Amino acid sequence: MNDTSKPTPDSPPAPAAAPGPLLPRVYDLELPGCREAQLSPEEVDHFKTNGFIVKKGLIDPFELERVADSVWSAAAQLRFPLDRNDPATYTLPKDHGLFPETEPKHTYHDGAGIPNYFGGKTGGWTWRHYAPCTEDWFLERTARHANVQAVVRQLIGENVRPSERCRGLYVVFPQSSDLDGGLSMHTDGIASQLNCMIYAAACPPGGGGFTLWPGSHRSCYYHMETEYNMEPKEGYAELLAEIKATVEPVEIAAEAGDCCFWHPRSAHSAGVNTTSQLRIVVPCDFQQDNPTEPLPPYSGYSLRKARATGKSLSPENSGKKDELRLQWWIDTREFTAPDSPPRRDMWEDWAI
Ligand SMILES: O=C(O)CCC(=O)C(=O)O
Ligand SMILES: [Fe+2]
Repeated sequence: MNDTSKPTPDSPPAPAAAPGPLLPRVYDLELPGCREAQLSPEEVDHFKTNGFIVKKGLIDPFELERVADSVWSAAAQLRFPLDRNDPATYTLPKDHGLFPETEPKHTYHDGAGIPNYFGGKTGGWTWRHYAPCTEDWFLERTARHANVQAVVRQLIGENVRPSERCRGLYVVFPQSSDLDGGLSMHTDGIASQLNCMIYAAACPPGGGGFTLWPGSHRSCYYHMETEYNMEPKEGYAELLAEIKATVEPVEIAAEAGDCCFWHPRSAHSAGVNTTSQLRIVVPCDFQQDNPTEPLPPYSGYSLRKARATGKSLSPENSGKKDELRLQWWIDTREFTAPDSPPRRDMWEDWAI
């Protein structure tokens, strides 16, 4: 039999394979101070260089039990036949008729949004449960938690806008195989100054942990026309493609109560969950307490750019076919003072 994989002396050399995205490595650095609310100099350096730090055990897992429980009670209300004690029953929402877009994510409902959203491209492996994350008991255990706020203040300063909501409980279901071709790298089109992923349940390696391209916060920050609003210059897609081809992403595996603080310009993705557990993460957004627009920005556009499209900016119309989509699930807003170009020192208005 011919072995066609071996070139014969006369055959032209095979073209070099196009460089593929680099695969994630599990982040396992335990920087000095990572178990304290106080930031250490090493953590500040790591945040500035890489765009993130992980604080271990920042929230007592006991306090997060009620947060994680709300996923299981919502599953019961939605009539998913999930038995918490039997991972074999952790079947995808789409197997229970809840996909695609059972109710479109853009639905504004006079600011209340929707209780649940089921996504995950073709695979249907993500569930975003929004319902409890504006409630005081939820916020006190997450975005408003004293230790979370202490870290936020050490990073962006004492003047922090009070948190009114988290994005939601972001659940990644186990997949038997990689249903959607891996990570979906992107940057968020929001005006936050700092983000935090709170792990409400343990997430082992391969468990769909938040995944981030270290150092991308700098290159993406300097590729914007303005500092905080979503105004990428030409070539942004190419920049992201280059990061994907050249930077090794890190996957944040964590215990319940661990918190990953990250710079909002970082390229990132939810991980792929190949374990038998649900991944439950609560993303939070923070900014300084300066005057802001009343509503969050539209997906992919600053308000200035959204106005320039000439499309309807009515929140209730938002996201319908060919309309802009208001990101009602985001707590941060554009500052009303005009945004300025990226600073030479991107930390100038931070506390670090
Ligand atoms: O679920 C995750 O880990 C990432 C979520 C995310 O990228 C987003 O909310 O914009
Ligand atoms: Fe994102």
